[in-house]
Amino acid sequence: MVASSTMESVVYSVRMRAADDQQHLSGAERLVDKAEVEETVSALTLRALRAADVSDVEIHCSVEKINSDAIQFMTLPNVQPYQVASYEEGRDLAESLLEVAGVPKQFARDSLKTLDAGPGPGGQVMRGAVVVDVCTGERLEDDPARGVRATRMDLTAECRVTQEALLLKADLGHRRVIEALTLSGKVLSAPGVVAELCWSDDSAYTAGYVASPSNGYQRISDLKASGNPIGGRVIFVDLSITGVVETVDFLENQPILFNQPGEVFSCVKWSPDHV
Ligand code: WAQ
Ligand code: MG
Repeated sequence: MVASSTMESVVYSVRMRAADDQQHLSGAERLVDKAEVEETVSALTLRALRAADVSDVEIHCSVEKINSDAIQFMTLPNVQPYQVASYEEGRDLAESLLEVAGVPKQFARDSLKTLDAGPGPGGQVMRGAVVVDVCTGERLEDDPARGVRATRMDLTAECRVTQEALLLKADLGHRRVIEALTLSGKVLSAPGVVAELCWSDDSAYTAGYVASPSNGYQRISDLKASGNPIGGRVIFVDLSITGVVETVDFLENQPILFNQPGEVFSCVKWSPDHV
């Protein structure tokens, strides 16, 4: 982990993604000092091997040099957890939160359907995110199986400790929460991004979120039924602000280190009459 006080002039982007013959299984990433490259590659590889319940898993790891001068420092989004009674209720809430963020109702609804059906070719999960033009509802990603992957982001060591403690206090200590918060933090800071919708492709993990630059990371306890292995991400962009090429370039290439934690608010028990 990079400590901002002792940062070296070069840091390393370590990225892992695992797949079987059929589809993407998992991915993870870090920005680390050179001395931590070996243990990071090993930890991410081990994690992919342990998580895979398939025998023919394939793991890609890359270690790339990054000039520290290129790194932008940022604050993580605030977290507002919502408890819903069912995933159907969760999806209604997600639709409302997307509308508040500026996504027209129809496109919000379509994005929920896209994830529900499996956003990749043949209803599979994608390796990255769907990108949608918020004004037309059109999908913009070049490669429908890959989508767009947000990469080259991490937390400084100090920020990780503080953010983990804040999340733990709110019963959100699961590794997936801080990872999704980090990914979403990068997505929300990309030029032109209006909102993001996500739920996991892990069949046992039902939580997801809607995030937006003004309302942060709005975590929803359930966005799908347990046992459903289909998930994904949809990023809404406003092309009157920037070209999609700039947004995608930022998401894929701009190194970001979060050095300030987001606040974690207390959980709101949501009921349909709230909105
Ligand atoms: N960039 C863009 N899209 C990605 C990336 C990435 N780096 N990594 C994964 N995706 C897409 C891909 O389509 C996956 O199928 C989908 O997201 C879900 O990935 O409790 O665990 O890693 O607050 O399964 C959110 C809730 C959990 C956390 C999200 O996603 C919480 C999660 P997963
Ligand atoms: Mg997954």
